[in-house]
Amino acid sequence: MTDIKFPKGFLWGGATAANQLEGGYQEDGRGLSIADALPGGPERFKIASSPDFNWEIDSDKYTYPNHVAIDHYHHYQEDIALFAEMGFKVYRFSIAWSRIFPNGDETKPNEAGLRFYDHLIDECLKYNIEPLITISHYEMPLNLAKNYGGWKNKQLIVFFERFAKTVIERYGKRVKYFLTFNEINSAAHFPVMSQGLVPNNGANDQKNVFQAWHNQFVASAKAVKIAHEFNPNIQMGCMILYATSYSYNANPVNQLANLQHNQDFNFFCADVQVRGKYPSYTHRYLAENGLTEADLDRTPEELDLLKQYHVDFISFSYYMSSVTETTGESDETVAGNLMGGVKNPYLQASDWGWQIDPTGLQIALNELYDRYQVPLFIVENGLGAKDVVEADGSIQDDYRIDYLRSHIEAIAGAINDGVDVMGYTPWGCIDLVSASTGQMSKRYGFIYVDLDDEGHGSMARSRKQSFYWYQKVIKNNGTDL
Ligand code: BGP
Repeated sequence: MTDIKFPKGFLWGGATAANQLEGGYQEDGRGLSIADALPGGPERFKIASSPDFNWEIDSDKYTYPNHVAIDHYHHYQEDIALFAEMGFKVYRFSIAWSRIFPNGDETKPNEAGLRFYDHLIDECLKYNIEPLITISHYEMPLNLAKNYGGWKNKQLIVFFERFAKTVIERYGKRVKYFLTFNEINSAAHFPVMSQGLVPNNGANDQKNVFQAWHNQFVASAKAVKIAHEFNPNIQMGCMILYATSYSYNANPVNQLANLQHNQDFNFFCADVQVRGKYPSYTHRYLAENGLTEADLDRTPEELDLLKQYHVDFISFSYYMSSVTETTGESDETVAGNLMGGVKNPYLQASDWGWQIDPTGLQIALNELYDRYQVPLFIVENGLGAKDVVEADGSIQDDYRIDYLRSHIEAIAGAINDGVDVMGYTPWGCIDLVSASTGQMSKRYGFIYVDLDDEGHGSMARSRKQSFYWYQKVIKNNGTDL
């Protein structure tokens, strides 16, 4: 362990997303969201990626765990009190777009939805917890996906601008940090959830993803403009799914493929959102997807907006690293966070096949800081695991503590390297519905929620061993792990 101290004011906390914990999916005027139409179970991505997927909610055939989730909508006071007990300095959560604009295309917001987040924010502030808001985390009103075709449609820029303006003007005096789109680059692997696109039987699929990204970049720039004009103290971030990637070996062919993989997956969206322009390798990236610049509808005014209104900081999720190999020298594969790939012989994997790599986080922080020179915020990290409740009610999750400890050491290492790190919010600080499996049994929390994959359980909250450990870490500002 390096002897570096975390800076005073380092933002320790935790992260969640509306659709994975709130429940209350039809309460107080909330409309349906795309997240409500994703079936539960390990097959959810496969089902939603099939060409006949049509956003219909078929409760006879599937379960929909997001409808109730952990019922945070009615437990938020209790949950935030527990976060405060751990000593959180920051809490990252998202706004359900469909609570504010139930169909997405209205001109007037739903006051009851806005009021819910008023209460949530006030509850955080009561304990001096700084709210960090993701404006859009893997959801949009279902109507916008079904009847407008999701983010490939430019009308969504108008609807998002209205949503972002409403949220920023309502909360932006009390909230300093906003992120525009969760894991915006994840569309490369699962555009259904991040862009509201459904497969088109192959036709135009890639074109749609790139057009949707462009529209999201423009929408994000507009949100930055709104925020900075409304309150210059607001700091706006982009949010990237970062998976440090290694070449399988010293074969220059793999090295080059890895460099290009990094450009396409880890950097492309951040290049636009931080540097304010499309990167030099865009032409190659498009060509590899059978496209040219002429396939995209991008106006000079839009490109100008991107240049003027770039984000202030980069936030990212980090769970695992990956390996690039294009030469057929390895045949061992693993699963992963949206993308699997070649097995790294030096790493262990989680029960879901995600390769655990704390050193990769120190590399990620250095790579991002070297490239962009803006502050970095790790807004997701953690170990999905099956927890066991002992006879005395305790949960001995040493495996989670080990994972988090080694990653916090890696952050300290990066700070020692000179990287500017704003804070750390481990994912799913309270157990919630998993995005990839749509189930409860893959748990990340410091707080256990009594709820199983079939929706049975009392919803009672209890403190895991990691709860007390993290409480201590925050109290001593990371000096004793
Ligand atoms: C990220 C998402 C989160 C979250 C997390 C863990 O990609 O931003 O929404 O769920 O991964 O993934 P999972 O729930 O699939 O284990």
